Amino acid sequence: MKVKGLFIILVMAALYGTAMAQNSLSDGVKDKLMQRLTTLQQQGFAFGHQDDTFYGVNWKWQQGRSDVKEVCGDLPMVMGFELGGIELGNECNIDSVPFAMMRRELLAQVRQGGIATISWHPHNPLTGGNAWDVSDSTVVRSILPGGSRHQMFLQWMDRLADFLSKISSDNGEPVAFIFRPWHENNGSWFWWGQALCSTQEYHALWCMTQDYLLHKGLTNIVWAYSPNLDGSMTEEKFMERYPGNERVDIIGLDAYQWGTREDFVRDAQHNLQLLSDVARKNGRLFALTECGLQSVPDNKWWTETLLPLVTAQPLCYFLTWRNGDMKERYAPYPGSCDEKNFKIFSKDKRILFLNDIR
Ligand code: BMA
Repeated sequence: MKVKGLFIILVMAALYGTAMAQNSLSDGVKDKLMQRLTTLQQQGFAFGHQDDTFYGVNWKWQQGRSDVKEVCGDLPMVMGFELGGIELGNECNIDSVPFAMMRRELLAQVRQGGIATISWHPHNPLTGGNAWDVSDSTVVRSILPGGSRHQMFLQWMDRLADFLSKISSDNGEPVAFIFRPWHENNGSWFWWGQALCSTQEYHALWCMTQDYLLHKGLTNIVWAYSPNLDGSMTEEKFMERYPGNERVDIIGLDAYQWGTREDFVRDAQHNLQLLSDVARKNGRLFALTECGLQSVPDNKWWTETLLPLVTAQPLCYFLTWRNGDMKERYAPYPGSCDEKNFKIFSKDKRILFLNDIR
């Protein structure tokens, strides 16, 4: 009887294991990136920069250039790429980066041992405006099944899937990357934001996007969910729109300093601690998926504000936003007032750049 019981349990466990494997979002390529991120989270804090090799403060499209490298001698371990515009079938994204160039730089970054993370600011599918057009609060509803823009949005997702499926090596093997859609959704500045859709609609949007891409065979995606810094963030608030452990690999946070240093440090400490605990409890990775101080007017910001924040709890990476122009620049460049301070910051053994770990 006992042996028979054990046999039944073993068969059930094997069947359950198979079902889990079939349901999982993973494949081997993704598993390797997950492993890499897990190791990174134990070893230090990987530095990331959005659009690092496309343009800098005084240059554009010059292959081999990077403001970060020109300041500290090494490339970021993580590079961020933006897909806004892919849904319309455009040749370039909303920041004028050609998608063909993006694919090339992304693959180069991975080939040399780095990590790629992709954001997406799609246009407003109902009004025709951009991602920041919040003039209508029925946009999410309109693209869900049964909505007036559903068919159109399926075409948008096809274009997205088409680009993502070209992220593969020369021999056609998929390359793993982080994808971070529908971010900062606890704010109301994007058409998928808090005041623009219900919790159920948001969940349906996340699931529809994810299931569609999985159905297209994109099992090489590490999924990141990243709300925005919120001084009154609680675990309950966070969990309300969280898509669930079976649908998220990285819990992230986007946190910019817009006001005083004191306010930012207080709120960021609170959010980082809270989400790091939530991530640990839920067995997820944790990252500061976007951060920065616009034009970095505080020339000790890197060592005195950011360093203590990012090293206070385990993070697999933190990513500073793009160097669009003098005003919208978040990383240093040769001659910037924070250049010296960033050099000191980059020498901290805990902050990891591309050549620190291969
Ligand atoms: C925002 C700004 C915009 C940009 C968008 C996508 O945060 O930097 O200028 O178009 O990201 O990169």
